[in-house]
Amino acid sequence: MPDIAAVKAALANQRIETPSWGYGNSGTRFKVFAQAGVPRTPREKLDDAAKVHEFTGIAPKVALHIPWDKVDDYAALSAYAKERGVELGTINSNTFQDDDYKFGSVCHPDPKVRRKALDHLLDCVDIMDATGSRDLKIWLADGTNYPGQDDIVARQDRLAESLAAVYERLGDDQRLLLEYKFFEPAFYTTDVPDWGTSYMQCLKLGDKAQVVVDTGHHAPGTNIEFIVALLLREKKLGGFDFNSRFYADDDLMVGAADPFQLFRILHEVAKNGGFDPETNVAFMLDQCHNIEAKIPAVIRSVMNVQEATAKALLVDREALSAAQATGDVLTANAVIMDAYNTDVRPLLAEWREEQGLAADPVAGYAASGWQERIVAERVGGEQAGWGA
Ligand code: LRH
Ligand code: MN
Ligand code: MN
Repeated sequence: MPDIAAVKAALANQRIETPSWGYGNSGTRFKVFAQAGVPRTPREKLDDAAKVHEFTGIAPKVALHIPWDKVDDYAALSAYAKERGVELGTINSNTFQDDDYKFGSVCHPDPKVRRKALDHLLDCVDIMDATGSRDLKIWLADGTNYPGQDDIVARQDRLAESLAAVYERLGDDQRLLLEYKFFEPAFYTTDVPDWGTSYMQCLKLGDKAQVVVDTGHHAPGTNIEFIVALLLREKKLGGFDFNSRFYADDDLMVGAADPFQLFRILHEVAKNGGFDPETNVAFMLDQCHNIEAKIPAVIRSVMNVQEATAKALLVDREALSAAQATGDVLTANAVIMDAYNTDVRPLLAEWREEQGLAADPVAGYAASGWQERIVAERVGGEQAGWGA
């Protein structure tokens, strides 16, 4: 059986990055339900993210989305984050909310539009220099809706050209993370629809280009843990965008729809060295909290990843290898299921108390008075939202 002290030490090394947009208002294309106390500025988003870190102890980084988190002085924003006990993390580019991008951004047939999109990506690298961020995460809404609308291969060539220009601009310690999604907003072809396309593009670019697996971006039934295992084997897994899906890109709380899948993914991460700090896998949330309270939902999400991680770390890998080597299918499967079926909540409560944290982060947050304070104080001004 794995040593509990080693499991606790591994848990202490875990870091989960939270998304600035998870703290703002969001919704579906039908309706955004505004909530009282929601941040109005990037600084207020950081204030909320700092609370998530305060009660979980493992969420010290906050991902920004540009231009949703546009400010005049990113170095000052970074200093503000540090004062609050957190740091700015991944910079997410946005080439999908401008009329010019109707037919795509870096894959657009018009070189002027491609140049505009590339300039935005390069601006994002400037921001990374100011914030000290390591990763630029690129997700493209590029694609086509109708057969014949554009040339599939020409679009890949345009993509490669722009990504090469961004790659060229990266500093030694910076990375380009290319996220894929199988459809939406484009419905016929998507230019980066799957891990294979992202991997192909990243392979040509070089070691500083890696693939991002957003858990909500696959067709139903896709074996995500297989993709994760292969990318780790090739040293091409840059990070995760964690969330949960019932139907498509639902952006629900990670581990809500299918905690077993999350465990299976994290077992592959644990088994293949993905928790080793030198592997540099970024564990990020990419979620929106449309109908539930936002800060407790982010706390719950961090806890869901932590619980699945603890279970993955509890897999008796020696017993698993022995069963695999002898073709003992039932024992091998039982080893996996034993770990998954372990209630790790008491272990995690104990671990938190050892770290000086509240045993129950959700209850700790509820008792802190922060929610009442932001509801009382954040009046006037415009609430931040998904897209603003
Ligand atoms: C696209 C996506 C991508 C964006 C985020 C807001 O669906 O997953 O990561 O940056 O949502
Ligand atoms: Mn994503
Ligand atoms: Mn998404």
